[in-house]
Amino acid sequence: MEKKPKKALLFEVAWEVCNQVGGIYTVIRSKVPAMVDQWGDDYVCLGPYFPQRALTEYEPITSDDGSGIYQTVEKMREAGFVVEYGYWLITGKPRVVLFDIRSVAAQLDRIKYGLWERHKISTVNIEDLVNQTLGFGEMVRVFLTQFAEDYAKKFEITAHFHEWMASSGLPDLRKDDVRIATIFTTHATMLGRYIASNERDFYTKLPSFDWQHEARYYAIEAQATIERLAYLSAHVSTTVSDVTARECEVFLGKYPDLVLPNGLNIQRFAAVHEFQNLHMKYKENIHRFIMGHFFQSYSFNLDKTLYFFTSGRYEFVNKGYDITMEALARLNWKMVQAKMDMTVVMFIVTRQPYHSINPDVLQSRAVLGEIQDTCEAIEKQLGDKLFLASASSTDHHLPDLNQFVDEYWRLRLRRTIQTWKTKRLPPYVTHDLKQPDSITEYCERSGLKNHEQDRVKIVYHPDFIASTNPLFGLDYGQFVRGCHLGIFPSYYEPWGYTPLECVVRGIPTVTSDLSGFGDFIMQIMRDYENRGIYVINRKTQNFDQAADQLANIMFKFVRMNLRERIQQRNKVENISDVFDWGNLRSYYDTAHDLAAKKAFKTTVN
Ligand code: G6P
Ligand code: 1S3
Repeated sequence: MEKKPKKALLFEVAWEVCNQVGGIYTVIRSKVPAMVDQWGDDYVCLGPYFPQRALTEYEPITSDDGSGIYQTVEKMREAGFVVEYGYWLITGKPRVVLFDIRSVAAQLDRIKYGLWERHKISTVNIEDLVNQTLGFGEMVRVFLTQFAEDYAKKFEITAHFHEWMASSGLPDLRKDDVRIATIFTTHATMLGRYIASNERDFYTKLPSFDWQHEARYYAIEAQATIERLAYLSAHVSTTVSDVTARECEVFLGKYPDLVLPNGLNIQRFAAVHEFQNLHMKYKENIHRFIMGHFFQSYSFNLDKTLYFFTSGRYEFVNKGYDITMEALARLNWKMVQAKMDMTVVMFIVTRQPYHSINPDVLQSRAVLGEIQDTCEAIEKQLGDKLFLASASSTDHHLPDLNQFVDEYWRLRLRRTIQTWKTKRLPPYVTHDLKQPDSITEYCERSGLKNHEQDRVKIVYHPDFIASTNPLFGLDYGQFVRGCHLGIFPSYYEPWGYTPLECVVRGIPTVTSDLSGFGDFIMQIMRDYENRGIYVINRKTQNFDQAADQLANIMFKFVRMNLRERIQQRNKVENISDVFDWGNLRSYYDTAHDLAAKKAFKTTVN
């Protein structure tokens, strides 16, 4: 009798499942709908359990759903582990198993001893976060071992691990021959991230780095070794871009088997003008902020103002903030020289320690609100009186409108405006920083301090943007839509979601050929610049040349007319579909097929 083919079941394991820290959360969360489309109920995510975070993202399954996962979770509970099983409340609503690492805290020494004994992973003097990941890795290992023991006959099981933080149990799974196909994806190498931000000429020196020496030097031996072992143990080793693939070869011991580019869950509007309308709508919110922030000191024409922005983790060199600041200073000079009447406002959005929002910034914004309220009261009074006068008028002349506004309102408006206006320059930081940083130092040094004659103004917002933020009243996605150009000329960026987040909202963007995203675009498209994706050459140009290229791109952008800007937004938004997980999931499918072939030596359809 012919044997029935086994069903395939996929576990996706990450520290950021139900636990947002950075980019990996975006990868998994945005990919879930496409995965559930393909795998249905046979797709399950594994992550750590943090009660506060789970509160909004997790719903437990309380009775046996006959899936086998429930049974395995029960067995772990009987053995004393605290494990949650339920749904991850995001689009696609996948099933999720969450491990409470506190339940293995007492076993940490045994886990560490095992890692040393079996794999020579030294975990002496590691920080608490690494301890937590060891607990998580161990619980994942126990779960998968148990599940495979009970269900490997029924299912062809695949487990896809993201990053070292989820993967300390992976070497053991292979050593113990657990019947599971495994994939490991690194989203950045630990050593790459550390060295790139600390040493000039990272890419030139890359081939000659000795991983062990560097890991010891940066005191990250445990993390780097777990990462390397997990990468080498998996049936299929992958990363997110060709840029990071080169690092893998040096730091992790071999070139990856596959590169899996990152996508998003793209939902495009049926009508093209819809995203253009949104740009207009959210730009109004930004205008309001600009009026509150700048017009107290001096004003400029908002119809001739463009909003540029950069955002991301505070890594001054890695994220290319250094080259961005330099290019802005050059752009300012070019615009002043050309006597342009355009204004560029550059928003720098990142997170740095601060005491509070600058009280002057808040106060100015509040007074602007009062001016608006007063104007609305005058408008109402004027409207009512004009209506009455018009209805009772015997001639056809428009009456003198001034006489309709009470002395009280006229004086109140005058007083408010008078007390509001100041000779102070508009602050270039919106918050009181705990200490100056490289961005403020650059502004001081270069003189980019929002002088009236400057054509480039700086708004450094040292906190991420959320809808609760009193300054913009927008969430990050809305803020992006309201801007004109996103600027991300990174030096170290395995992939980089920020430019992609612009593309899908129809906002032109700058990236670099050292970022995974920029490198990918250059491979799949020829006329990317014409379509609103500008790629700075940081591979072969030095800092000065790259800053010049960026300044020239911005200068060209500033000289575009309205029609050209609208067209470019249409063109860039048109690229979105390329990055839909519905298309990019195929890279993951290939990885899963390959792992299953290697692990089970059968052909998977
Ligand atoms: C969108 C709107 C247009 C508006 C334009 C402003 O395209 O649909 O009505 O004129 O935005 O574009 P701008 O590049 O000047 O912000
Ligand atoms: C990493 O997050 P990061 O910002 O620390 O993973 C992201 C998802 O793959 C990637 O986009 C980013 O470049 C990496 O650096």
